[in-house]
Amino acid sequence: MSFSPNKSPTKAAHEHALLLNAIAAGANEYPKPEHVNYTYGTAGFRTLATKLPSVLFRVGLLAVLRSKRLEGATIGVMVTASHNPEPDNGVKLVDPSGEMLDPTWEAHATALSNCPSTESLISTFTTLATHLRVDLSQPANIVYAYDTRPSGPELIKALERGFESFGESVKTNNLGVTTTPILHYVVKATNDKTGTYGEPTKKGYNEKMAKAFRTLIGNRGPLAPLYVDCANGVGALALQDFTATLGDVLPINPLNTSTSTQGSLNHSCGADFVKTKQALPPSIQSSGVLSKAGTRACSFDGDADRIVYYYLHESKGTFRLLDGDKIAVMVAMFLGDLIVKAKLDEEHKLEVGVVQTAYANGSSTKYLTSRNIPVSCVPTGVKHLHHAAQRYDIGVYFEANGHGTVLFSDQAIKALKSANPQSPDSANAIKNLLAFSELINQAVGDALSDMLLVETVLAHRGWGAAEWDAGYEDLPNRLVKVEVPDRSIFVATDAERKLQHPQGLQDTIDETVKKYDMGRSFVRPSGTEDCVRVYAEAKTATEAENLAVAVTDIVKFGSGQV
Ligand code: 16G
Ligand code: MG
Repeated sequence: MSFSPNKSPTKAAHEHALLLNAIAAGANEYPKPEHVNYTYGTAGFRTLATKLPSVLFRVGLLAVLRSKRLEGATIGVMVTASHNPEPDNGVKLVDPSGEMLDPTWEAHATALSNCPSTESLISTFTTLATHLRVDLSQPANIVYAYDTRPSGPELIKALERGFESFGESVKTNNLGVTTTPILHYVVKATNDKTGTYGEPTKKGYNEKMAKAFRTLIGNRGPLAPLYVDCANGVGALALQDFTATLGDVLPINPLNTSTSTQGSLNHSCGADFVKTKQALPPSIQSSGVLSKAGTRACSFDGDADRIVYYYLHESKGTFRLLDGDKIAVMVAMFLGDLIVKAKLDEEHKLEVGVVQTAYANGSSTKYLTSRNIPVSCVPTGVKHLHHAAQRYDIGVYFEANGHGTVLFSDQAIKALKSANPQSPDSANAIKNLLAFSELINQAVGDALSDMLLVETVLAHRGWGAAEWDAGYEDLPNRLVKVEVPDRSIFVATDAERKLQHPQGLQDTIDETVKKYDMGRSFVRPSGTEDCVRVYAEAKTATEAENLAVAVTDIVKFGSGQV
């Protein structure tokens, strides 16, 4: 068996045998636990860390196959379970452009991870390498990182064991403990042939962002102090590094920064807690830091790729959430205004579009469409939003949960760089649009970069949190997690807004929704947990609650539970 036309068959066969021996030795060290079925889901593999060592070893193999298939382009591997509790961990692959792994390879990851024995792993690996036409003599380049979970270092060893099976043909770059978006940035920057995206290091990331932020803030600083809940995760470390680079233009008060206190990660804090509970983390509540009128805060999630903002209503003291939808609306409107100010020639006109999911609050969609901003709706999961956003000149995408970014197309950058400004104002708008394209992570949603984006827009508008919030009022909504015997019978369609199966269920849901003023509800199987999710919104909180309960009953009936 030879994978390399350039070498003599015997030498290649010998090398191949060595490789398979090395893989077999590693596989024996990291056997797959029995009775566990793994799936490479929306955000890679994610489960209890104790179940993951064999998966990490096999992901190591797949990352190398992918890099060799792409002639040595650098592939990323991130070990994290984001907002999940501390005993969980996970792993996902990053493609050379800095985007999520090509979906056609997800099935290969699943297949490798589920091989029950060393023999079946060797056989599946060999079949994959042949079918995917991987030239094993090609070099491979991998960059990898992990979050602050205590299980990280052991899992990284298993991953490295996978890489090592291939001997010297694999070059690796261990970024250590870092955020998911920084890993995506480094992958993108490493593969960038033009050399303009940025230096492929953490330092390069911090410098690029600090420079763009300073340009955009100009003489508006120092800004009002901002409280940042770091979810006791890796965002705390990234924020510390970044503020050391930035200086005092933006005074940041980090909260929930206990990265080494056992059990603290994502515990009663972080973006997921705030968005799900629609409340302040108790630690922030009791500290009283938000009680001073006009004070704003934000929460990162456990791997710092999600962000939500919030503040307390000045007179009522009630909690006010500024989630991904609010960020998308404010940013899209602001960039739209900048484009108008830029006064680009007719043939270089740029359009801002927004990508949302079915979870976007109906009020946000209405706000945008009534102002002629194109809005598309796609299924949940960053890869869907990212690809849809690439279809706009400037594509703003955010999930309501705070995961999102803004993509500038190559044409948009070209148009801006070659524009002939008609006035100092238009020159300034063009300069600012280009600085935004540097400030905003072009690979993936990034809490730190998004935070700077929000701060910049607020500073330019001269707004506090309340003015930002005033744009539209969220419809009351409710999200319910329904445990069902078999979630695979639920098949969603139309960007997850309708159920295709079980048959007839959608009609019953539609009949129910009609009874509620401004009612909307949908049902979708989760991509990360063994459950079905029900979302409902309506004119009042009571109606939203009642609608959610009614649709939950329909789901239970449809799953044969009642
Ligand atoms: C994953 C997705 C996130 C999505 C969530 C939905 C990525 C990187 N992350 O965490 O975007 O909102 O899944 O979870 O794509 P669900 O399918 O369990 O509702
Ligand atoms: Mg995350």
